[in-house]
Amino acid sequence: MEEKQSKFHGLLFLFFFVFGMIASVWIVLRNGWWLPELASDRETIDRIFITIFIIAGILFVISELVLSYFIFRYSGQPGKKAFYLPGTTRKEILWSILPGTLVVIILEISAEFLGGASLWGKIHGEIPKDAFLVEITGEQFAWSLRYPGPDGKFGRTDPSLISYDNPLGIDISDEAAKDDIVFPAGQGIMYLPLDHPVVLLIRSKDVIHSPFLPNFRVKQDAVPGMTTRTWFVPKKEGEFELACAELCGLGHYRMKLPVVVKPMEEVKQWLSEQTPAGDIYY
Ligand SMILES: [Cu+2]
Repeated sequence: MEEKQSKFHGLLFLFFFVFGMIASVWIVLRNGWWLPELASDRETIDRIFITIFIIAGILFVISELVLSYFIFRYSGQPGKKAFYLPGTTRKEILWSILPGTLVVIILEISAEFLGGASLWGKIHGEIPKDAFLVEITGEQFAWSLRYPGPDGKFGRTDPSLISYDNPLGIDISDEAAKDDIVFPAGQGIMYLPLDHPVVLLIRSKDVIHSPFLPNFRVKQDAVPGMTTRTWFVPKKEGEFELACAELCGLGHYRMKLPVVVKPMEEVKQWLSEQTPAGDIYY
């Protein structure tokens, strides 16, 4: 009776593994759960993502099948008793080195052959001189935005100047600050120019946040006390969304920001219609 039950459980395991895999693939395909359409110059990210996804997917299917087969094949049988297998250092080393090597190989392939290293170098290297600048500041639980205005320079800020009326602590005595355009937390729209390098300068007022632009394959942490940076080129006109990718508290889900990509002239036109900091802060 017990052996029969054991066999039955083994069979159930096999069934649920196979059925579970087919069902998950079906649900994902049916709902179209996949990366949103690429809207920037970061096609390298997709290439690496898909390659790793395929390699990991194949390994996952193989290991699930082997595991479920073993559970079924070696389920309880009359006259057979489970025995204790002590660990051996040799085997431990072997099954640490094997997956370790595989990870290094995948890393090398991604970096050298799929463009990972050159994308990293590009993002962290020199910024194009005529880049379009946007400063984004996270706080619990919204984003503030700042554009440098016609002079292309951000004015000085000082945490001691932060107040309800001056949410970013703009020092208006600084010439470069007067034409800055500020959108207080939750009131801004991120306008970006099409086919033009965009630099995001990223700051935080409290905890770690992370501006995430899924359509542009851009994600960079906002770290309190420093300005982090990333840059990319928007390649598609339209409306997108920025979300916070770092669980930063109860209102984390609310940290969304509309993003609009338009040709440069329209972005400039829109910016010229906004009120500069010099007219608001004194
Ligand atoms: Cu956040």
